[in-house]
Amino acid sequence: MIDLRSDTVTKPTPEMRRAMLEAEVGDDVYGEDPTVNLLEKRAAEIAGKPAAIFVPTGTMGNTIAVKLHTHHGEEVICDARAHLLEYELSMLAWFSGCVARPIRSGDGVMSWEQIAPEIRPLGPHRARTSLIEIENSNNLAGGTVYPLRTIDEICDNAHARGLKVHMDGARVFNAAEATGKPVNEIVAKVDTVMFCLSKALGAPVGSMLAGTAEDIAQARLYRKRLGGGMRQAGVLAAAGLIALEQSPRHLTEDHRNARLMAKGLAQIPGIRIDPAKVQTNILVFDVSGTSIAAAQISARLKERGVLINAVNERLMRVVTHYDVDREGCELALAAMAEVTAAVPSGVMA
Ligand code: TLP
Repeated sequence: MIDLRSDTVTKPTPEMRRAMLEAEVGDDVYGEDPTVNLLEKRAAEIAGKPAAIFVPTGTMGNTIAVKLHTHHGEEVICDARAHLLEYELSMLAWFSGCVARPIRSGDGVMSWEQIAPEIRPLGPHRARTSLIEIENSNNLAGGTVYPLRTIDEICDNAHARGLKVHMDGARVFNAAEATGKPVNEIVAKVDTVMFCLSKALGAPVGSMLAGTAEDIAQARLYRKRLGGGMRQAGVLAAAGLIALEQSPRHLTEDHRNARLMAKGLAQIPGIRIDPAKVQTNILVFDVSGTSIAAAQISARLKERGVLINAVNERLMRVVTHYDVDREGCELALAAMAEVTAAVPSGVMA
């Protein structure tokens, strides 16, 4: 199977498996797992923040961050396609008692001009805005990346108005690769950043939340409340450390393969994608011109050994990663051309 559904599907490398086998461990709830402690130290250094915490998932990292920066009954500004709004089971409401104020940013990158009018002070009819959440890269917008100056402008203005900024940087290393800026510069001004070891970096499990020492100490309590107090988690952290130290340099190839796929897809009749807009390892493309429903295309690709998910009726998403090489991408393109040519155009399959 050529699996392009997500970069979450990667298998741990032999080196990760070896490190997991040999990991030195202890009880992390007592703070005694040396491998987890090392991972947290390295993650904090790489993010340029005073502290970091290892969490099982990106969703938990985002959930804790929202809780850190808000009180019940407040609003969180985010992009309309934000993962925390679309794919995290209303965690804003469930754990933090907040609602989202979504912004239709267009390409997934919000500007301060779009955010400013949506900020609400507490009043007789309105709930206070307390947090701005930015997703970098923006998954559902097709892996788009924030320019550094936009992040800094959002943070400077937000802080001047007493608001916090959290970055869902599940794929911030892809953003770093695309912009040529180190992660610590990208996240320098945000209050907290969550990034995933288990996405493009290829670890089997795990995400990091980085921020001030005070916020991360509080985050440990929220993680425990959410059931995320792991014990000999060093076996997971060991793979995470390899992902963190070694995987970023391989992302260039994933991005190259994504551009290759974008160019190939753009040539298939009925598929709409602008290759010039593909910045990282995610492509979201419109298949409505093929007159075949996206789910149908997905099912037919599967019969040909290719896994690509539908986002909705007309959109599909490809995510490149280290387990599918250039040849795999070319085979996937050939399968897509075959599947979409199978039905005469104008006929809804
Ligand atoms: N994204 C997954 C799915 O949930 C859609 C994927 O396949 O891309 N933030 C962003 C931007 C994400 O893309 C994801 C996962 C998360 C947070 C949540 O991470 P996990 O799955 O570890 O909870």
